[in-house]
Amino acid sequence: MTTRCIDAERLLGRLRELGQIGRDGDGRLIRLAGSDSDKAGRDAFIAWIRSAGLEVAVDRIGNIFGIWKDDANADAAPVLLGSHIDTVIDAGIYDGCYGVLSGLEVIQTLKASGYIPARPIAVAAFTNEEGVRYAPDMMGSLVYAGGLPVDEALATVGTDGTVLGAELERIGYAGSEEPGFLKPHAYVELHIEQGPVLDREGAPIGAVGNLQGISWQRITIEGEANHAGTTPMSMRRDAGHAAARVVTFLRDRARASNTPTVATVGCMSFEPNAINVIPSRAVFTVDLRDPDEQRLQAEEAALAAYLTELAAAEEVTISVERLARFEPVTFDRGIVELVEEAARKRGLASKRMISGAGHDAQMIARIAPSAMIFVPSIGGISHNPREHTPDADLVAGANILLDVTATLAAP
Ligand code: HGY
Ligand code: MN
Ligand code: MN
Repeated sequence: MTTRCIDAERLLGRLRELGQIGRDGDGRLIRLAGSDSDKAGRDAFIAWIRSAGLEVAVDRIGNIFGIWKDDANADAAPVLLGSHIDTVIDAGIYDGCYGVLSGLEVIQTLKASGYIPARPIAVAAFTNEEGVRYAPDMMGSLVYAGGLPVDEALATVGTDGTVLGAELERIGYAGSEEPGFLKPHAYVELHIEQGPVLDREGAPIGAVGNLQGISWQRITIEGEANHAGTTPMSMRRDAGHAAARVVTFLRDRARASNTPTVATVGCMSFEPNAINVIPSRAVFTVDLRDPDEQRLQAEEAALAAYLTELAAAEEVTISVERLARFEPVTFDRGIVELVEEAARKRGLASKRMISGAGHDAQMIARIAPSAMIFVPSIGGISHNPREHTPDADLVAGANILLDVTATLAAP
C-alpha cells in the first residue's frame, strides 16, 4: 500500500499566506483575538475550509469548525484536529496556525485519497488561545470544554477596555452553535514545540505525554507619588521599586530551585510614569508554571508570603487578581503511542516529552482523549518573529498527524 502524504506545497503556501495577514505598519504580525486582523485571518481560514468542500460551523465564543462528514457517519463522534490562529504581539507564523492548517490539509488529503472514515473528521480554530488581549488564555477551548460559561467569557473586558463578545459581534464571528456541540471521539493537536528540546536532540517528532500547570496573576502595588529630587530615600513609598523587588524575587527563586519551575513578568506599567515622579502605582503580571501541581501551589504560596512581607517593608499596599489557573494535564496514552508508532513507520525518531506552553489540547482533554504532536523550533525560539521550523519538519509533522487521524477515524 502506498503511504499517503499531505500536499506540502498547499500546506506551506497557506501557512505563509496566513503569516502575512495581520501585519502592522512596522511589519509585526499581530492578530489579537477579536481584532480586525483576527477577522482577516478567520476569513482566510473559512475560505480554505469552503474550498475543501467542508461544512463550516462557528460557535458562540467564535470557535470555527470545518467538518467532513457524510450521511453514513454523521451520527458518530468526530475525530477533532485543530489549534488556534490568534497570535501574540510581534509573533512568528507557525504558533497555532501550523496545527489548524495541517488539520485542514489532513482532511483534504484523506478526502482526495478515497479514504472512507467511520466517523466525521473536523478541524477547529479556537478563539483567543493566546489570552494577550482577554485573559485567560486557551479561552475558546476552555469554554468549549465546559470550563468557563460562554456568557462569562463573552463579558470579559480586555486590556484595552473592549468586551470580547462585542468584538466578536463586530467582526462577524459571534456564532450560533453552542460550545461543545461536537463531542469529539478524540482530539489531536499538531504544534511547534516552542522550546529547545527537539532541535537540540535532533528529533523531528515530539510525542507529547503531558503539559505543565499554569498560574497567571495581575499584581497592583500602590505607593505614593512624590518628588524624585526632594524626597529622601528613607521617606519613599515607591511602588516601582517594590515591583522590581518582586521581579527579582521570582527570578532568583526559580533559578535557585533546581526544578522545572519557570516564572515570568511579561507586562509592567507605572503611574504616573514620569521621569521625575516616584511611581505611585505599579501594575504587572506574573506567569508561573510547573509540571507538578504541588510545586506550583508552593510557588504561588511563596509569592503570596513575599508580597505580605514586602508590603510591610516598603509601606505599600498590594492587591492580587487571578487571571488564569490550569492544573497540569496528562494526555491519552493510546494516542501518544499512535504518534510514536506513526513516526517509527515513517522512519522518524520521536521523543516523549512534556509541553512547557499552554495549548487548546489541555482544555479539550477534559472532554475527549487528547494528545499533541510537536515539531522542532529552531533554537527554541517562539513568541518572536524569529520563530522557525524547517519545511521538511513541518511536512513530516503533518504526515504524522495524517497517519494518526487515519487510524483514529478508521472503520
Ligand atoms: O501561554 C501559553 O503558553 C500559550 O502560548 N497561550
Ligand atoms: Mn500556540
Ligand atoms: Mn502561543
